[in-house]
Amino acid sequence: MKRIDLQPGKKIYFCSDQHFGAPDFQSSKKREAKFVRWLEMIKPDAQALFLLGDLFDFWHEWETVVPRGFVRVLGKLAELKDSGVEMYFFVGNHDLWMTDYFEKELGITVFFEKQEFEIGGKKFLIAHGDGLGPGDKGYKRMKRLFTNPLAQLAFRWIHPDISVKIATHLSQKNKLISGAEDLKFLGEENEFLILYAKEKLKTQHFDYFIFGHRHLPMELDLDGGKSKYINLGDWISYFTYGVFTDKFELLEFEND
Ligand SMILES: [Mn+2]
Repeated sequence: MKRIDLQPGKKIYFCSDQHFGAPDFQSSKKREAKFVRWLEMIKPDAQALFLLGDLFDFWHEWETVVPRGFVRVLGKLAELKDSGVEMYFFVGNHDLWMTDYFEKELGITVFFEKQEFEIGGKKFLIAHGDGLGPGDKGYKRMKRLFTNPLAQLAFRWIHPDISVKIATHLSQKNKLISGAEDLKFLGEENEFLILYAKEKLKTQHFDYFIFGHRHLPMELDLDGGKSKYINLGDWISYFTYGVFTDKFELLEFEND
């Protein structure tokens, strides 16, 4: 388990699901500017920043090339990292084709699986959230294809001007990927990430489960209040983020 000891006056920040590039570059620009303002705001007191995935609506790295766009957010992340903020990125289902660009270029640690952290003495289970818990069989099948080395190799060999267009189209049109069909709370018994957390608690204690993916900001007490399920929401409709000092808070940026 990775351990972060909180420095006095510092905070740990969490956010997820910016989907920059969607629905198109032009309209995504405003959201990107807002996110950059948020990064500026947290810079002075951020000890660590956890980016929980789907930062981009579609991202793919070739050996020598990355997609156009996103320069302001990438530049601001670089600035925070260079000023000493620890950064962790959990790939989401929209940007799971990362390789080592974030690590090499930005110095951001990239995780491809859920991780356990001990932060300020509390136990955290952190993940993007896709593919966890029961059900979602169609998506799980698709994820196996997306992460299949042969399929990935085939995709890399299509010219990017074509493959990125196809992928961008699918990313927005395919409900299995976009997950846009169920933005309502389905109830504690039907939310697969809540079910996953409850199942996990049967064998191991966590103070916090932090997920993205669901695009639905939520704080829910589990295990009679000894544990908490957090969903970070998104930066499309909610502009929510998490901040941890001695307790966890889910806040909305520029809420006015
Ligand atoms: Mn998402």
